[in-house]
Amino acid sequence: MNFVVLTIFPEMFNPFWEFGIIRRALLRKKISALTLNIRDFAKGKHRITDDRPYGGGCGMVMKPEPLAGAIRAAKKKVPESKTILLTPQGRTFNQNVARELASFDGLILISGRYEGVDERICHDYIDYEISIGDYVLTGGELAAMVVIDAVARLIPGVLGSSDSAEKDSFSCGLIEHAQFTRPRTFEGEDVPEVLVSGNHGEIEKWRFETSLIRTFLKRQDLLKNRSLSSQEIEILKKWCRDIEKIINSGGKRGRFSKVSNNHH
Ligand code: 4FV
Repeated sequence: MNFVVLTIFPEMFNPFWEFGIIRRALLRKKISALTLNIRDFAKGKHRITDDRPYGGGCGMVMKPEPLAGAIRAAKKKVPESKTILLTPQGRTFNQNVARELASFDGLILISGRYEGVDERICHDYIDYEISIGDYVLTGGELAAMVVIDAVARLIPGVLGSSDSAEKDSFSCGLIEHAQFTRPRTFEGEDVPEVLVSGNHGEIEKWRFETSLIRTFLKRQDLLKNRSLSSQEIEILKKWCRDIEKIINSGGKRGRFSKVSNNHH
């Protein structure tokens, strides 16, 4: 996967390439990365990349010519690539979109500044408009980093063998189960017994159930537009029965007896 970032602040990406899994993936040539300064494609002595909006109004707009020049140059370097404009008007980024983008050979990420880019660039040069969330940033650079980070870790060989993207949160539309590591007891709280039992069948079952309950408690929106597996339906029905029992017994015994109480 080849990443090309178009920005007027290429230095912002220097630290991004130099740490963690992204750095390792670059060193292992699992991904390649390049930044192009949009200003290098601006004409005139002052190489301006922005101008006042037609029709008046506050702020400045990024001029189309430098952007078009930079996109053409990037396309020369990574012909088989998709162009992505990071903008609040875009499709909301999530793990499904990350998986889709990871299927391409290359991504050219355009980081806007000011009030945004001249709309004519969107018409003729942009394959995807992507938003990382319903809020307004001062520039698209951070959004480009978010997209690169989430897509890069889905590229085969980027994540070590031990940590696979398959088991990620959202990989099956649920949020991940709780994670624990040493010490076995921390400030009086023990790690759930099942996790030190060595019984991998029980551990997988526990992880699946806690992943489902966490999604139920924290992100019910994820459950709403999701087709439930028979196993999930069975577990949810068991909880309903548990809850019924508690209601019927006037709540004396306390919640979720079977499922240990530190899965929140
Ligand atoms: C943004 C977002 C975002 C808008 C104007 C940059 C700013 C400025 N990009 N997801 N939310 N971009 O706020 O991707 O050009």
